[in-house]
Amino acid sequence: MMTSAEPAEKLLSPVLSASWDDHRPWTLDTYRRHGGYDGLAAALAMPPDDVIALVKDSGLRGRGGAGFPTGMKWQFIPQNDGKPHYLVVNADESEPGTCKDIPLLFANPHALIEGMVIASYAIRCEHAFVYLRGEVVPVLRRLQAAVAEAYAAGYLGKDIQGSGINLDITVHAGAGAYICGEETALLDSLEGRRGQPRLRPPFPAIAGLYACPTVVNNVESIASVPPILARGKDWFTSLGTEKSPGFTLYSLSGHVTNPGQYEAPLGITLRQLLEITGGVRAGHRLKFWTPGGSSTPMFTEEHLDVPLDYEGVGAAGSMLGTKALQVFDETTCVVRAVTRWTEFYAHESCGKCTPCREGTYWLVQLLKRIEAGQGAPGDLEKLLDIADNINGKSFCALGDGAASPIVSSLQHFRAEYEQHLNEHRCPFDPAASTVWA
Ligand code: L3W
Ligand code: SF4
Repeated sequence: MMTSAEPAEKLLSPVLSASWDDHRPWTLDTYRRHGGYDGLAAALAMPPDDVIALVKDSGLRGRGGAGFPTGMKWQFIPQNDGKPHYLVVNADESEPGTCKDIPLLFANPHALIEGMVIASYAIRCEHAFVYLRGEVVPVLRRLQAAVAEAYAAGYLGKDIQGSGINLDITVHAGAGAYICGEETALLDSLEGRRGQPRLRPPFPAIAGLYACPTVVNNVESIASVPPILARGKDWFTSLGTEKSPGFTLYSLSGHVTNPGQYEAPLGITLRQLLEITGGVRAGHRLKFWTPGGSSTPMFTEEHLDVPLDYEGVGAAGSMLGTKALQVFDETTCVVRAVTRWTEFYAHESCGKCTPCREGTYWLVQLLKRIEAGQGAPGDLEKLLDIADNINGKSFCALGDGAASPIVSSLQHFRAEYEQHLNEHRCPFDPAASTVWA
């Protein structure tokens, strides 16, 4: 484990973000100057199965929230099955607090394109898709321009770099629904249907896009592949922890001096990240924070030294999720924060299953009246009861994500909820908390 005694430069590990401050980092020229497309050359010199084995041995785990081993997912794709295989990149970033895939695509789109060519070669795919959040029009344009550059330079299209392999990339802009970040809803949306989760199994690896074997990976997962090919698995496993190796992008936001994306080895702690980046805003102290976006149970000051890797966060009772570190200081009303998140989940619920569709609606009604000081005795038990009826009983992870802030905030801040009930008012000044301004 890393210690706070180590110098800041050793704690951060810019790899994907190393070129972000360079001149026009999104261009092919700048990308190549930073070693871009070296990973592809290394991959094309090996048989596809060896590429899969290397990614599997590196221990790279999916960066979209679940941490599923990337190489293992690729290995699930059946071979010699006579069907087309597809790679679909999930760029529908919208988990509250998560802001790493969109900045990565804006600054360094070729990292994704190179990763997509390598992954497609490994799983024998000739047509890959990027499902991008539609609102981010400048990112869409930049990604499309980078794809055009890659075609012109022979990194996409027919006979890539004289290797005999072919790949086309289609960039698709979604219409702005959080549920389309769920992999099977994303596939339905890409096929032109209303985005709602499908029953799994079959997993996409067996029956995905157009019922064909499909790998669905997050942007950051795929962009992390070229450096592993170029620098080797030993370099990758020298970073991070034994079960969560490598580097990753943390999005730091909220009541901090310097919000932004910070790339560090897995296993760094929030205390270390805050020390490096200027800490909580001046004159204030940390109250609560999320390790992986609002869907992951919240933490407090007592969790500052939890290693931010899959095992460390899991052992402490939460999930690393998307590594979205949202920091809230003592000016924030936890009931208000949870109400805002729950409104988001109620709005984004796709309506397919009753526990989530009805439960998120009723959670919002209860939270709003508690926050306004009009709660009734028994409301807290009702909140927990509804959350219990959603958690684990919904069709997809959105329901569990909606229940998570309710349960964890009541675990850590029950007295604050009771204060709202007993004093018939919110004890906080909303104007003091910049997060909600
Ligand atoms: C083949 C098997 N494939 C699992 C694959 C599966 C998927 C991956 C992980 O949710 C989490 C969620 C959110 N054969 C397989 C198999 N797979 N078993 O592995 O699957 P799973 O079910 O563990 O997770 P998920 O459904 O992908 C993702 C959490 O992330 N989250 C939200 C993130 C939001 C964004 C965003 O805004 N873009 O990423 C935040 O923490 O709650 O728990 O590919 O097919 N036997
Ligand atoms: Fe839709 Fe919510 Fe059910 Fe997921 S849990 S399928 S988002 S209604």
